[in-house]
Order: sequence, then C-alpha cells, then structure tokens
Amino acid sequence: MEQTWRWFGPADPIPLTHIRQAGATGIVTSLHHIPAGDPWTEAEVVKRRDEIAAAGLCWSVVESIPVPESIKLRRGDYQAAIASWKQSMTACARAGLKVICYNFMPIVDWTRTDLMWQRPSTGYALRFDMTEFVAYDVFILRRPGAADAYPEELVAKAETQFAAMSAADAERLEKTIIAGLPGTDISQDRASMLRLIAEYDDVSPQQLADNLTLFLEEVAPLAESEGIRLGIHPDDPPFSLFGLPRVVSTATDLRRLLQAVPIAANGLTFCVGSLGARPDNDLVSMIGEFGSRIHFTHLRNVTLEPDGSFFEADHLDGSFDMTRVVGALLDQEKARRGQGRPDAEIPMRPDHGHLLADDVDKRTNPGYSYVGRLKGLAELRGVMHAHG
Ligand code: DNO
Repeated sequence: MEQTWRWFGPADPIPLTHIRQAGATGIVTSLHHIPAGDPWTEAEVVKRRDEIAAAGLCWSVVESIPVPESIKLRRGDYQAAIASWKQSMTACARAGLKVICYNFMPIVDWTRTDLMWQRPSTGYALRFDMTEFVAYDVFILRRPGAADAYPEELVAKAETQFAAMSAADAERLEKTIIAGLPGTDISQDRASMLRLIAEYDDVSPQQLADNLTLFLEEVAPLAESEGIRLGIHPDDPPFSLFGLPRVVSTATDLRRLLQAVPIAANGLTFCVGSLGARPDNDLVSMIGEFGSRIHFTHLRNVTLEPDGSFFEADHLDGSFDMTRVVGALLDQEKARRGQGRPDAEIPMRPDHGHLLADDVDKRTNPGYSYVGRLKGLAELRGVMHAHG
C-alpha cells in the first residue's frame, strides 16, 4: 500500500518535511483556501502539486472536493453546483491527479462529542458519546421532535448529563458537534443548523440515495474518461444524526451505490474506522465483496460500547482486528497485480491519531496530531511488512 498522510495545506502546523520523516511518500490534501462549492482551476491545483513535489512528496489523493447541500437535496442551484464540481475534478485530472475522495453526508461531516478524552496511558483520544450527543440534540439544540426520536431511558440519562453541564461545557459540546472538524469546509451555528435540518424534513433515505445516484451518473462517467477514480467516504458515524438521512453506512448502501453506476471510476474510500463503528459491518467480508472498487483507504480502529458510543482506539487495538483488515486489503492488491491493473497499489493513510507527548501542548487539527499519527503509521507499516 502507498503510505500517505493527510496535510491541510500551508496552514497545517505540521510541515511537509516532518511528514517525510514519518516515512509517508504520498500526500492527501485539498485546496482548503477555495470556498466550498467554488470551482478549482488547473493552475491552483498545479501550484499545490508542485509545492508538494518540491518537498519530495507526491499529491496522491484529493480529500475532498466538498459536495454542497444543493446537490444532496437536488434543489436550488444544484445544476450549477454539479458543473462546478466537475470543473474541479477536471482541473485535478489535467494536473495528473488520480484519486478524489468526497462524501455525501447531509449537513454534518464527521462528528465527535469529545476531542480530548483521556486514555489510561494519559494520551487523549477522540470520542463519540451517545448520551452527550442526545443531550446536545434534545436539550441544547432543541431540535423539534428530537426527544421522541430516542429511547426514553436515553433521554432521561441525557437530561441528567445536561443538568450537570456548566455553560462552558455546553458551549464546548456545541462547538465540537456543529462548528466543523478539520476538513469540514462549512461550519454551522445553532440557527443555521435548525434551518438546514428543516430542509431535509421531507428527504427520505431513499430520496437521498436517489440523489446520490443522479450525482454519480453525472460525475462518474466523466471521471472515468478523465482517468480519475472517485472514492466516496462512508458516513462517520455510520448512522443517522439529527434525524438526517445517511446512505453510505452499510454493506447494503455500498452495494447499491456501486451497482447504481457500475464503472470502475465509481468507487470507495474504505474508511475502516467509520464503517467499523457499526458492529454489523463485517469489514473483511466487505473488502472481499467491494475490494476491486476500493480506491483509497483510511486505517484506524474504534472501541465500540453497547449504546452506540465509541472512542478512537490505538490503530491495532479496538473492536475489530486491524491485522486481518490490512491482510484483506493486501490480498486485494495481489489480485490486482495478477490482473495487471495499473492501480494495484491502494493509497492508505493512518487515520487520526491520539494526542501524545509533544502533541498535547501544540496547535493541532483534532485527530491530526503528529506523534499520534506517526505511531499509527509505524504500527500499520509493521503489519504490512509482516504480511509480506
Ligand atoms: C475525518 C475525515 C473526513 C473526510 C471526509 C471526506 O477525519 O475522514 O472529514 O475527509 O468525510 O469527504
């Protein structure tokens, strides 16, 4: 697997030199300075590509070209938004880039409730706590109908938790949930959240899935002809939040979206930490079924709790067997080599990392620490070597 590392561009506190020292050869990045929805130009892509190349690295994957809400809703200026998305994709293709990651999660991208959850090692992990999330949804955001959407017992627990929160705790929780984590190009406040959620009132999961298919029917054939492989990122977490539909969470979802537009360019970012946050997702069998369409992978582990909460574990620890997952991905690469596929090597990145040692006092993008990811990459590299 090609070892890559997510870099948030020149504003990232981690310089490209340090990424090289970690042993990564590929960079995963986006043009974060261009507002979401605006078209990218070839010149901008080339400029960033060359800056990365000058540091002895290669821009391997675009993560992400944001998909505006109008496309997910198929309302308003969605046609112009699709045209703009295609233009960005073509700019990447012309600059020689090959893989583009994107997601189709309504309103909120990846979501956690705690960015500094202390582990017994004294390092810090990211956590999604179901009770805290419900406390936010029902008692802080006060989403209409939210209280009826959860089991009574959970709402009662959330109420107790909310009552014990200081104003500062509540504010921190709100910021963590809706202000946008790294890579999320749009952040919300309470009023805009409620307004946007209401726009999805009459959008069923089936409707959202259909809108995704219509989007793919437009972009995937163009990607194929431009030599681009698209990898949709699964929902993180892989279940509905705020009553919003999410349609990239399960094996059934992946099967449907891959079959909807059955060409190689319509593929997956196989994020094992996202998919692995559902106990009914069997990652190894999913790699077996969808492997030929996996264009990129994010490797991290999660420890699941019975109520749907989870925290980000060490890369080789947690609720699923990372060693087997890596083995299945390497088997997929072997199969591709046998078929002479030019894309035999799958780019991987160590996804997220704990806050460890010097990370703790530094400015970091949550989840994207240096030492924590360095450790994750080193451990994963060990597993890859051992598989041979
Ligand atoms: C979180 C990331 C996501 C991902 C987007 C892809 O750490 O994996 O933000 O970049 O969902 O569009």
